[in-house]
Amino acid sequence: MNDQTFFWQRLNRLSADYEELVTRPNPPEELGNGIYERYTNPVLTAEHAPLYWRYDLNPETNPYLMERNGVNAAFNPGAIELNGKFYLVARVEGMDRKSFFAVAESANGVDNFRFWDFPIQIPETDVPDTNIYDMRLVKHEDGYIYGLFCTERKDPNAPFGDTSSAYAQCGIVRTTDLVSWERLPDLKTPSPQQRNVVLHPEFVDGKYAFYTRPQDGFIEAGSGGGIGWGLSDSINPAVVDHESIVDEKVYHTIKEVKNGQGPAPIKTEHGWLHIAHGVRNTAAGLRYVIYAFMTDLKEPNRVTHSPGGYLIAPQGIERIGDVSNVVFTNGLIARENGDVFLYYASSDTRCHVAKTTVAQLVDYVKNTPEDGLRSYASVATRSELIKANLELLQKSEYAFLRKG
Ligand code: M1P
Repeated sequence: MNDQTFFWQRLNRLSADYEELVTRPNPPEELGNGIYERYTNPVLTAEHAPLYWRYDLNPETNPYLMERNGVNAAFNPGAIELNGKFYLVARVEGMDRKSFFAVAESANGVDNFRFWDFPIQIPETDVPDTNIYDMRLVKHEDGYIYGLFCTERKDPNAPFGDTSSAYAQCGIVRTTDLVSWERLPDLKTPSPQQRNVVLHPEFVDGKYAFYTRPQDGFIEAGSGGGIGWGLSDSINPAVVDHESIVDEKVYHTIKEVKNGQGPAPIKTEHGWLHIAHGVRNTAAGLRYVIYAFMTDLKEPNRVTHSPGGYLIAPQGIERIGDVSNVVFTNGLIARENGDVFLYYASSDTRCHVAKTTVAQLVDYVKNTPEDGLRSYASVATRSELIKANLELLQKSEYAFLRKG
């Protein structure tokens, strides 16, 4: 077998495997928890990156068909529906650790996602970004689709020899078609660093409204307090002079160490429905889960309902990856018919979808007990439920559930 035969055979195999991956059906899990349905397979992975992103496909220059430009992960996608199609703007991370954004498209939102030919070339500001990630896509009432993302640069105040201290801020781009992207100046806020910033889809008091996440350092939210809120007269440039806290981090809860707004909230007749992430510490490191809450329709920065605990926690394969024990969301699609496709990533490695409806999420946030903040209160809440259920079990229609 000469080298070229090897090359073509290998390309054939790689191509067949790729096609199988990107066309495989993705059935929902059976039963679920009544709040949402997970799906069997991740919707997007590193292996979904087209072969022509990863390999030089010329047998003259790459006779061994080496994967020299591999992709390490595809995660934390922003999401949007346009003309009936589902689009993810994923955080794709190359083997060189640089993240970039790329659009993947699907007709049904749960499988057959394919990346567009080229990743997005996000224009830089005068201060080039070292790394960009976690885009929140928002159709704003001003007519643009905005993409807010984290721009990370080396900390200019890092002492000599410190090659890891970083500095995070909110970058802003806008588009109308996901093809052409205009870069605007980075958001300015009073906080030393920012991550997980999200644009509210409507004007509030005639101003652009931002969910922020003030933080003292690159990793630590520190005195930042929680999910913040601020208004700006303009988007170009966007300047928030004052931040207040909407949803604070709280001792011994799922958001004890830090939290952050997920995608932009969904407008419902009951209030703004928010999906967020909460972080606690463990002996095995940080644990990221997804939770929900609701704010007032007229005052989107005032929490009205706050179910205790998490909505989604990492399970099975989701628990393992580059940063294990993490689920994180920054993209959802709420359709006209009330369906909600919640895209989340696991362990900074791959993307999944959980499907639900606005009605289910509203029921969940309004009727799930709040966190009582003490074991005693948790037992009291659970005991009330048990007592009511045991009474129900006496009824004839529950006879099949009785023991013995
Ligand atoms: O590694 C877990 C997540 O960590 C960061 O989120 P946060 O700012 O809340 O700690 C982000 O870098 C996110 O991309 C990542 O998934």
